[in-house]
Amino acid sequence: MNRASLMSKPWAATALVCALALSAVGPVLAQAAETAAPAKLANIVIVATGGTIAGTGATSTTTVGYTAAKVGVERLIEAVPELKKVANVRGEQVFQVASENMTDDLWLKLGKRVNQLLAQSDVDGIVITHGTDTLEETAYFLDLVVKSSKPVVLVGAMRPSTAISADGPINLYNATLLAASPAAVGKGVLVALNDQINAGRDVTKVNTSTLDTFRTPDLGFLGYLQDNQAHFYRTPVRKHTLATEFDIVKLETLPKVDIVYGYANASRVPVDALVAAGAKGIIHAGVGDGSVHKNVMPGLTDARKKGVVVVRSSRVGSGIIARNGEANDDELDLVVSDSLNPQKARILLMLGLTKTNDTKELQRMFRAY
Ligand code: DAS
Repeated sequence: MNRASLMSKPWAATALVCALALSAVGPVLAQAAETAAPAKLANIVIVATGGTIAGTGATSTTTVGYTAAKVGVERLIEAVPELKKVANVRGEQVFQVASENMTDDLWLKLGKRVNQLLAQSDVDGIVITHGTDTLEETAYFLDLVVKSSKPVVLVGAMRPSTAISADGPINLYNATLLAASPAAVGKGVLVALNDQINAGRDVTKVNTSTLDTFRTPDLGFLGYLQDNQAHFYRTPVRKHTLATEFDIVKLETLPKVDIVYGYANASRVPVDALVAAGAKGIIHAGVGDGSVHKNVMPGLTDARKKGVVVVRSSRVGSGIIARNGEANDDELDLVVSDSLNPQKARILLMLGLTKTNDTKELQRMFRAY
């Protein structure tokens, strides 16, 4: 069809005019796109606390038996120059510990500092480098006390920084990418290792030494870190961060809550010892659906009579503890941990006890968080 016949048909004339216009402005738009200011990078603070990600081994093949918590935050950042492509990063060393040595005091220090940083308008998100041993606990503690919707991402490593194929650098890059992602806003505290995004409430360490050790039993992780992007497929539904009722601003200590492990032929001795040592709460890591050995139950009921709050959890690692299932919780005035494992139930009970001793109120909290 030549131009004359094109012009004789209105629709064709319009199409022709548009094509001519585009051919004229196309190069101008392309030039504008190239010279347009690059998208503003998010300001991410990398808060370092220690762990294997900051560990060093005697040789490049030392992947167990190394020393954790040796390398400072500035060196961690220097080791990953690619961080500058995804965020404006700066580092802060809050403390330097192997995370098996984590304490309530360190949690309060970290939580208060994180909230201070998130309140600053020049901070868009936070990455926390941490040992893997108690990473799941710190993640849940922060999930309950952070007062911001800005992303907070915990990251660790299963191999020390000196090892061949150390996983720390790529984990740190991915965690920073995630913390800088608008999709991570409002998702609660997240955990990023091994290219996977997990929720702070549900994630747990399931293997002593492999790279894929962080899992969320039954429920699965929230998404992937792949191709320099965060890909979310699910979002947490339990209350977290801005929706929580807990506030640590004025707290200098946390109530003493301990865990008693259940097993065949167990006795009440550990329960009695913890009560004598001043425990305000006891988490029982029962067998199966939170079942308590007949030798142990009298210890728990005596503890309850002395005002100690008792929570039935399970050593099993997944599933819901049924209230009034394996014990008459109503009659014995016990609390059940819902789907929280013992180490996470301990954190919620500690924070709950800063608000109330009422077991009905505490049970509400275990249904909500
Ligand atoms: N000791 C371990 C810790 O600091 C090392 C690690 O896995 O990060 O948690």
